[in-house]
Formats: sequence, C-alpha cells, structure tokens
Amino acid sequence: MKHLLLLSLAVLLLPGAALAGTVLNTNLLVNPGFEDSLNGWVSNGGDNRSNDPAPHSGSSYVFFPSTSTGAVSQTVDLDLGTFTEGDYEANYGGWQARWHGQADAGKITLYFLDQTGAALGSDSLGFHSPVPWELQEGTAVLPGGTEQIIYEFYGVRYEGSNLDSYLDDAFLSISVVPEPATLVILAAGAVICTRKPRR
Ligand SMILES: [Ca+2]
Ligand SMILES: [Ca+2]
Repeated sequence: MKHLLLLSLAVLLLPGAALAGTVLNTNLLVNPGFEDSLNGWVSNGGDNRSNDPAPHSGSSYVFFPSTSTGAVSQTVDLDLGTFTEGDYEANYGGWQARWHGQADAGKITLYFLDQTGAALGSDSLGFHSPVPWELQEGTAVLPGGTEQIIYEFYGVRYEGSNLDSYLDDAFLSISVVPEPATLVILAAGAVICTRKPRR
C-alpha cells in the first residue's frame, strides 16, 4: 500500500499529470505554413510569396517586400497552471531560405511573458541566411510563470529592394522536461518500498 501511495504522489508531482485538457507536443502556431495568407500572424511588412524559390511545402511562404526590416509574430496562450522553471520546454523553429546569393537574413525568437504581459526572458536561434531551404530548430526551457509565448520571425535586408529572408513551416510546441527531481522521487519511493520492516 505504501508504495502505491508513493507512486501516486510521484505521479501527482509530474507536471504533465495536472494538464488534463492542455495540448502538449502539438504545433501551437496557426497557419504555420502561410498557406492561408497571413491569417493568424501579426505582420510588420510581411507578405506571401509562392516562387523563386518554390515553397518548402504547399504553395506559399512569408517574405518582406520593399522594406529594410520586417517581422511576423504570433502570441500563444498557454494553460499550464502553476509550474516552475525546468518543468516544461519549448521546441521551436521553422524552415528558412533566402534569395539566390543575397545576404538578407532572418532569425526566429521566442519571448516568454507572465500573466501581466511582463517579459520573463527570450530564446533565439540567431540570424540565418540559408539557400536552399534549411531547418532551424531549438529548445528552450520555459521560465516559471510563463503564460504566453510570442513566436517571432524577424528579418533584415542587406541587398536589393526586397527583404528576401523567407520562412515556411514554422512550429512551436511544448513538452514536459524529464526532470531529475521526478526520477529522484521515484527512486526514493522504490528504496523505501524495498526496505524491510524493522523488527
Ligand atoms: Ca508553405
Ligand atoms: Ca533583397
């Protein structure tokens, strides 16, 4: 009976156990492949493009015509309840490309916000200017108290009239970090369960 109680306690302490109704391990971005115009995205200079180069997938991606800097972003509301840093991580990225030999570059960044909208931190994949399409991806531990994440793709023009840094098939998902503390709890429970009763 004791080990059942301990295991139950350990399961309750797993962050994922308190997440009934919360979707984990799925892409939280709307219109991630820019197939539905720029719906779901807040755009600063962005537009859809469909050729030269061909899209990474589907028939469209985002670029920035006639601007020196531009950005598209989405704010995702989380429903993770109370948690501490180290419980969850964000897996994010997208496919980037540029126009031929030009150096125009873009970077994908996550901004973590608390319930008041105050900044808790950020994580960036840095500027990239690949050709052809190249996957950029990374993992960032969520600061405790994160209630919103802003996913942003920001570009800078270095040549020509268009800002030719392209993004297609963006993604952002949240997963539970397999934290050592949980393993310690389980191990401790196992040790206690296997101890023989004192005589
Ligand atoms: Ca696409
Ligand atoms: Ca350009």
